[in-house]
Amino acid sequence: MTHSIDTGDLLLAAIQAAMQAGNLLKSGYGSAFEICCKPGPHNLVTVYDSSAESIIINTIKQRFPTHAFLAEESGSSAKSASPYLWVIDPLDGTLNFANNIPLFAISIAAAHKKEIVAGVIYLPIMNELFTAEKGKGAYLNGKRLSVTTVDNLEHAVLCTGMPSDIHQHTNPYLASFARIAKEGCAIRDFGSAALNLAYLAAGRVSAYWIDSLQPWDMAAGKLLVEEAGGMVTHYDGKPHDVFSESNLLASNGRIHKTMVKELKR
Ligand code: 2AM
Ligand code: CA
Repeated sequence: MTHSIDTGDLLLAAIQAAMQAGNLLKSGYGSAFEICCKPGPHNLVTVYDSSAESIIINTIKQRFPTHAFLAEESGSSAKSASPYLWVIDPLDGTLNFANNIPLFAISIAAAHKKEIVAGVIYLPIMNELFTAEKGKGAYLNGKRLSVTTVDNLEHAVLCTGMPSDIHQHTNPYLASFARIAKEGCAIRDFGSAALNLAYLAAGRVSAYWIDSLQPWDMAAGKLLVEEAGGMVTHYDGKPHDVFSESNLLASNGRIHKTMVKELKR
């Protein structure tokens, strides 16, 4: 029988790994480096994505050698019998990083039997460390977070992520964007899913929607939002599964129903 690990120990390992990878990203930010394209012109990767990922995985492995990993650059680790899985995005917002825009994040989540129990989102240039443990709240640099209390779109600041294939075909995203914009809210696109979810948890925006995300983009952010009192679902309002590629609607809860209505296709 495996004994369960205290979520505080998982969180500590995640913080340590995020700070170490953050030092690397700080050293690379603004320097000259090669930028490679994954499929799609705005889907970039740099040596910093893979190096930061190695630092994170090695740091966590030192503490928890038997755990499994799912990470953006290296994918899924070899089959492991462990009920613990680490879900990692070493550099979320690579396009920002490569264009000297300081809005990028390291996202690390620990799952036990597919339930996210600890999460860290670290914005190295902004010196902002967002942390959450299941059932114990969400924090920014040690200060407790809660979502906004805005209950209508007219007074809300929202954020979204534009699909990278927006130029290729008539996209339902544009129609829903127009419907939401017509409600009179302010809309931002900060270019990093993890950062957007952390900002929602911190009460800086009241909702976030995006057509398609991968587990590593959203695992830590979902826990942060929920622990700050917010809600994360699919566009149709159904419970969200972070382990499948899917659309995502996160909000402060109060404007969730309205957003579901606006996103109906
Ligand atoms: P990535 O840079 O690691 O791909 C951009 O809006 C944010 O959403 C980034 O965090 C980006 O992560 C993420 N994202 C993931 N899949 C996406 C997709 N298909 N189109 C646009 N953004 C996506
Ligand atoms: Ca990402």
